[in-house]
Amino acid sequence: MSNNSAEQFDAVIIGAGISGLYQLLKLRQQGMKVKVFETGDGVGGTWYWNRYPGARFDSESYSYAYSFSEELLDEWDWGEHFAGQPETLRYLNHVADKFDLRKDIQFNSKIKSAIYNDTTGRWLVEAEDGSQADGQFLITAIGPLSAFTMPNIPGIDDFKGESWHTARWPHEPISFEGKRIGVIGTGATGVQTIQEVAKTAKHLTVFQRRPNWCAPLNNGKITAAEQPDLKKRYPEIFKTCLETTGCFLHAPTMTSAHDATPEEREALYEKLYAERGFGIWVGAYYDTLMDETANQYLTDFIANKIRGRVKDPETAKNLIPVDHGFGTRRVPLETKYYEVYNQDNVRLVNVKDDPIETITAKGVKTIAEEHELDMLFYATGFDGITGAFDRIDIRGVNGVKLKDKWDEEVKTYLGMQIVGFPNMFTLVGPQNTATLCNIPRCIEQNVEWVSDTIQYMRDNKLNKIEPKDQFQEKWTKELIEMASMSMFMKVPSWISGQNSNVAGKDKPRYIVYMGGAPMYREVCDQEANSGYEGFNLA
Ligand code: NA7
Repeated sequence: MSNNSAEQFDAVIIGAGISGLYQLLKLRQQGMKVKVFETGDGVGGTWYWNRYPGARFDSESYSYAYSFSEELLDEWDWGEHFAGQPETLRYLNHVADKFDLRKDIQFNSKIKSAIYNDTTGRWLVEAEDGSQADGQFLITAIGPLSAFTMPNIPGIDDFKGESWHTARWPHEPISFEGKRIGVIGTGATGVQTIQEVAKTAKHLTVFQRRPNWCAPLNNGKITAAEQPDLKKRYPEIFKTCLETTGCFLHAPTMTSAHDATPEEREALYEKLYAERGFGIWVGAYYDTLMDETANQYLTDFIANKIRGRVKDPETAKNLIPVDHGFGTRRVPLETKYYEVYNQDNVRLVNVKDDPIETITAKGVKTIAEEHELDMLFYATGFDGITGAFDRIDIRGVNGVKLKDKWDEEVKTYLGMQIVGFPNMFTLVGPQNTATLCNIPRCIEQNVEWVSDTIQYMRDNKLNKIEPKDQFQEKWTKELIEMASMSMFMKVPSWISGQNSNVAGKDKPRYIVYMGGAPMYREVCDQEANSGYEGFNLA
């Protein structure tokens, strides 16, 4: 029953990225009528939008793939240990084709509002083009890093050359040959972009506000001979991922950095630095991200590596972070990134010392000089985790706006639901472990938990679910206590909920669950096994 003319669905999902696609498949398999709205003209979410040069996984391809279908695992051959964006987008299109997902997805449909009707207990979802859908359940699959942010620098529209944010990169190939290029931002995206653009640009100017600690990706092709063995190992690969804190293939070394001799520490760090992927970040001594001194050992090691790889000592100094230890912000993984700064066509501008005043018609004007450019790329990041929610007018019981609530303080239960927003589930949302995870591994958990919860409701003829206030309070309080001990909260980044380009987001916000995926999974399972004691079901 509804009092609008929109077509009725059991569930409306916003977003056709990795989480939205799997959620659609699961609910469809449960016999539900589902509609997905997607802003882009294709599936893939993050991998649809982030087409910038050099975009690729930092998780091993075979640990990142969906694990739910053996047939899918068997038939897909990853080409590289860390797949590039084109390969990943091909994979997600293959998934959409294989499971015939597109027929329930409405593309080119950016959602402007999702309004709960107190009388009918249903959600009315409306796109910018006026198309609507009415659903019993609303499931947001809108991505933690999808709301990109331009820098708060005056003059952006004045630039006469070509310019893009990396998350809105054009679909056609772009040549850098003969071009003077500028990149603002040196996070994971900036690093991948810079190392690629530097290969062919006539000149590249990197505008760096704060350096990040980067470490080698150590990527490589997966040979045809390796494929069968890799496929045989899938059960073991996914088992390892389930056991580690962030669902990566790398587990911490379970001894303290303090118990090792300097030689032993050096040997472990060297080994991890030479290994593929995030081992250097999450595979070092267990206290590396908890204890300042333990952290300093690894920080010093990485600083020495940078000094050894960058020829000019002044440039090396500028590339070494001084305001945070290794691993306390997201570690960009790189391929010859530091060597880029040994090239004659590359210049590093430290905009902490020489701030950008304005973007001009010709390029970027810092206090000291004007840098003339033909192209300017903004790798300036995202309004993380809550940003995509803020951009939709989401209203719950009594018309209360989610943005207003979260502007005061972000509170959720399990990072899955919010008091006052019945029947709305937030995949990879705030205070969920999935944002700090090898994301598809946590997405699968999120989607399966939501699907099981909905199935439980259907089996028990229940039609409304909403967290109990005291459970939401307890979850948020414990999450804050846990995060307060973490070194991540001491440094500004999207993980600590900060973005200097967004008003009101210049202070730490507790939007990430830091207890790790195994503990999170356990809490979610306990909740289900208890008959959802933290929720009001009606
Ligand atoms: P990040 O990691 O948020 O990086 C954004 C970068 O842009 C970072 O270096 C910022 O410097 C810089 N930035 C932002 N605003 C400005 C202004 N106004 N002036 C100069 N520099 C600025 O985003 P990414 O896209 O690289 O990575 C996001 C995630 O995607 C990443 O963690 C992976 O999980 C994948 P700052 O450090 O704030 O001084």
